[in-house]
Amino acid sequence: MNKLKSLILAVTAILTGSAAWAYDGSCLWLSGADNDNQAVITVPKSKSPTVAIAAEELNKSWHGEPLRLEIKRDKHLGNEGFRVYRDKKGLVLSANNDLGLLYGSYALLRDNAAGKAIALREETPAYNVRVLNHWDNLDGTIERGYSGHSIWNWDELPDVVSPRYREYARANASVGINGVVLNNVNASSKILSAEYLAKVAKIADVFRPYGIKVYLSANFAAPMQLGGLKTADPLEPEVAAWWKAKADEIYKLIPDFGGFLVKANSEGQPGPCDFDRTHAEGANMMARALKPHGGIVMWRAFVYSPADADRAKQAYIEFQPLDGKFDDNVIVQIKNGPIDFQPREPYSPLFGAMPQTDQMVEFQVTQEYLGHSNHIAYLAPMWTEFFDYVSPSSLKAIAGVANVGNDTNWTGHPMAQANWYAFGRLAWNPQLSSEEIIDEWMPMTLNYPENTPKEVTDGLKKMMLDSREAVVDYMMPLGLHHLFAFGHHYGPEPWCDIKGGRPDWMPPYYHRADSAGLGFNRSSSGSNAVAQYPAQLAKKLDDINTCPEEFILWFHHVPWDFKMKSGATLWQELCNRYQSGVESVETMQRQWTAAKPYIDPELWNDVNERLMTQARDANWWREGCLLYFQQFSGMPIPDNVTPPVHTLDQLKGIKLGISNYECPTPELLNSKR
Ligand code: GCW
Repeated sequence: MNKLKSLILAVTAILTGSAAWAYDGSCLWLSGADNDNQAVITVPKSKSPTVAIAAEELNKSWHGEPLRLEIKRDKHLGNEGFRVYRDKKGLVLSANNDLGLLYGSYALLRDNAAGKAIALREETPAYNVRVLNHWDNLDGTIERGYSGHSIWNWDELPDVVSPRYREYARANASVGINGVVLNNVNASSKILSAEYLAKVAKIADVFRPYGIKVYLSANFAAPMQLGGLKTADPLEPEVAAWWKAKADEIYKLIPDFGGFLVKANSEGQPGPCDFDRTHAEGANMMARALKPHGGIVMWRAFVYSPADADRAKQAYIEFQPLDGKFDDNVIVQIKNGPIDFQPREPYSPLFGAMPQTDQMVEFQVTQEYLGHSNHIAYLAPMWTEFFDYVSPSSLKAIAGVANVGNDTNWTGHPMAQANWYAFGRLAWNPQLSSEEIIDEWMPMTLNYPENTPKEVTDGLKKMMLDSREAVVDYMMPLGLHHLFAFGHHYGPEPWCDIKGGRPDWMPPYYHRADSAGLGFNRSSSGSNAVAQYPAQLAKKLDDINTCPEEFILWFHHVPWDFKMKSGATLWQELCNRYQSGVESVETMQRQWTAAKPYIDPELWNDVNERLMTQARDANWWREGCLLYFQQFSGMPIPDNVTPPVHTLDQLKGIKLGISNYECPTPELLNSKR
């Protein structure tokens, strides 16, 4: 809903005397003030604004028994942990400091809102750094942003500080996120200028009471672009001195500044390799500038210079030999999969392959490859699947590429709020299941009445839990990947071939369809990417008969008539999966329809319309991919699969004409069909 509409609704509510609250999605999972609340809250005497926020939140919405907040030394709890227990005088929330009390308050309110009994417990976060990465540009656009423009109003800062910054900080703190990288990894050096740092400092001031540190993406060539130096060579003393002076300047303004995130020598960004230096030499030079202030460098391993014929191997080839060479305040930030945030990827083999180096995972909360803001794709199942392979305890920190923009409801698709929520909850506790998280999020956000029939809420839950697998099935099942339209990555283009473009930006590079079969041979008879995994897993992946079927086309070029576990041939199985993806969306539509009487009409209609788009696009994917691959298999589409109504040429003719900074609108999509 747009801002004007919310305003009209609010005004109408006032004029007609009806309830002033109207759904607009802006509250996220957080409840507003609760007039019936009779809470008795005792808080420690403190001047801390953080304690004041905890008290304010509890006074607003705590429904439980009288509650006492206490600051008490407890070495188990660290800086951010909390304990909930009972003593003779009643229920107590205790922590080492004010921040622990804030996190504990949000946890208690969550129990309340989800209608759960208060669990007596001790909680500490799994990671000290739980950070969102904004890919926001200084001109207000967001790379891969699908919910409007950036929430940072750089033009009006530092004079005008939008109230939304506080709302945003509150939402993050409520799920345990404690760091925000404000700007795109494709970074403009301007963010490090004195003018912009003054603006950044204002945002940091708003975030501080919520326990959130500000970080910045730094352009490696900033000493040249901003400082006028002739080089950015990390071994040149004047370059190191420039970064040191810059760090000193930043910490004067922002004493708790978190540090830098760096995308170097990747997709045209500058980096140490431009000066024949290694990633470690570049990262360490910056880390040493931050070290005296306690800052860190998150150095991304998203690189794919063609050092090998297989892109999936390149990051490992470049980074693994640097193990042990990074300073202790550098963390290597690795995307969950070896290619790029696909609907399903095996984990990146770099994880665990650098035992002497701190590593962190980068998830993508924004749905670049999962239908933007038009499709429901609840991503907790993807992230917990990653943790099934990579032990959370092997990581030092966690990052998620934010899906937040200045739309009233923050995330474009109302259900995409669940991904922001789930990222925060998993960053705090990666042992949580997708189901536990959705059980918390759903009642708090969808606000259905308590007497909503269980089959309806079960249906909604299933809709969310199955949604990512549905996307995998209708976009690229069985380990297929990168079949996306060029640039914006919305619709299917397995045929895409741009003259002069990098081969590894073209789908045929990844699917390798030919008359013999389908899939990228990464086994020992092919690129041997399997050898980058630990021996036992490598063996399993290497054998076409033991490779998990969800990855079979990732690791093998599979003959069209290969017998799959179901007994079907590869071709039939492929057709079945595409069909089943489409049918899953139809099921999701039925589940949403059943919930209509219990959901706010504004919210219901919004999601319903987006589901219609999703259903249509799922079919677009199914038809496009099956008709295209059929040219190679030469086999008929089985009877159980709905026959395509378009021709391949018609589908090839669809060009959305959107940029990498927007979501195709339903109107645009309608006009192309
Ligand atoms: O996924 C790709 C995106 C780019 C992005 C890049 C990265 C910020 O298509 O838009 O750039 O990854 O992660 O650096």
